[in-house]
Amino acid sequence: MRLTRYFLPVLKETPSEAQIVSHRYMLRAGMIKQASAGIYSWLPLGYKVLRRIEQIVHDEQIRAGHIPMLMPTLQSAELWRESGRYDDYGQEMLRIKDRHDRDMLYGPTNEELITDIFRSNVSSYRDLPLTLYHIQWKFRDEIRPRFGVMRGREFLMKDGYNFDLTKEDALHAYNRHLVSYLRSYERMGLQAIPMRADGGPIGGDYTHEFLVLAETGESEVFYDSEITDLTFGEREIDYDDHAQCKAVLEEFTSRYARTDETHDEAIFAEVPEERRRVARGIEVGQIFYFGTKYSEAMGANVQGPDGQSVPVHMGSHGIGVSRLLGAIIEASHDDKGIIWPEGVTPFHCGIVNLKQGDAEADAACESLYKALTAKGLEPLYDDRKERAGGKFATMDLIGLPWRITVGPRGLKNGVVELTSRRTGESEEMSPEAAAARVAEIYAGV
Ligand code: 5CA
Repeated sequence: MRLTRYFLPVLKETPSEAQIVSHRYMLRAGMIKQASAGIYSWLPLGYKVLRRIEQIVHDEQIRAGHIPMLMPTLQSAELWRESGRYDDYGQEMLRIKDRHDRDMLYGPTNEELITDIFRSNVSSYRDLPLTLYHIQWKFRDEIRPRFGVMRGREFLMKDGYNFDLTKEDALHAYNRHLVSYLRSYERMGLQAIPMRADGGPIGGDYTHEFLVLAETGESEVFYDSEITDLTFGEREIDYDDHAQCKAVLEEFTSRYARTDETHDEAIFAEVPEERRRVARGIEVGQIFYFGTKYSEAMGANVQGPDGQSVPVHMGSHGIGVSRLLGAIIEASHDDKGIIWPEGVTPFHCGIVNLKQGDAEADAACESLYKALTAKGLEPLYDDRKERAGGKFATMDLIGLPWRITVGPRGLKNGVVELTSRRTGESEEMSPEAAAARVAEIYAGV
């Protein structure tokens, strides 16, 4: 993409309404614009990152054997009356009447709708196990929407639902989700720690939240510092192997790690004092096992192997897709702007032309642009007639992990400069070598 043909409305001023760094940088980098309280338009740069995060979530869910689909944002109140949550959900639910005076709502989550789809189509244990998911906009009329996309009213969520014959199978689905979430967050360059949590309006007493440690996080968390040494890494996993998935769950949840809702001082006191941590975290996902709560209320039964009709065991599993942009920026930035991890960056690298209009520099940038594109990469070429300082400031703000700087002086010696956004280190090399290096970096992502 050439910057002169793109839409990147970067702000010079720091917006006064933004209290935390991710919100400030998302506004300044022209990624989002508030439409009304807690509701945002996703401008091209923000939309690109959102799509990359979504793609990682899709990849990892499909790898785990979960099936993508799409349910609507607007739901009928009927189903929610069946489960009893129409009254329970309270003011967070946005209620709407259609022209026939029928009660509708903008879905805050989808347990009812998916259970209805299940009961209408599945009646035998032979069709189980089954896990369906979608990535769809949700609406929760939060009393205090704040911090930009972090606590929105309209937000994008991946929500998945498992249907199993037995509790044991449903717990395997739970473990599968835990593993797939660990992989997803790591691909986004994040460490998200599973912590024992509270079921809230979704229900169930077996649930973990995934938290990214950050001072600006809304949740208070208590944990054993040893847990921060764990990474899932490159290991192979067979998602059909119950024991293997359970071992990962045990590895990642055996140390003390809880949110304030489930925190227990007495148990926490057993953690050696030097490892006890009290901190804040951003909740980027949550998994639930809630057994037959919805299947019993809504009559989602299957015929078991012995011919008896039994309610299915269920769980639901969410990832805060739009919130993740905020969480990643909170975890990865400096005083100049965002530093995108390679896994989610909107463009693979930037090209800065130090002297736009100089025939040689322009030609070198064009050929570099073509070389990168031919390697399947997407560069952002700053081809504006601006001074170098302004171009660098824009690149630093929008946070592309790699920048190639092209100027007449370097070209005289046949070199351009490749700079890492994270370390600030630069290296001179030929344009061909720079393109090859960037391709090599992304081959492993
Ligand atoms: N049905 C379950 C799981 S599918 C559910 O709704 N879970 S949840 O309430 O925990 O939401 C899942 C994730 O969505 C949360 O972990 C959080 O990352 C994100 N989320 C929740 N509320 C908001 C909000 N107001 N703004 C942005 N993201 C949110």
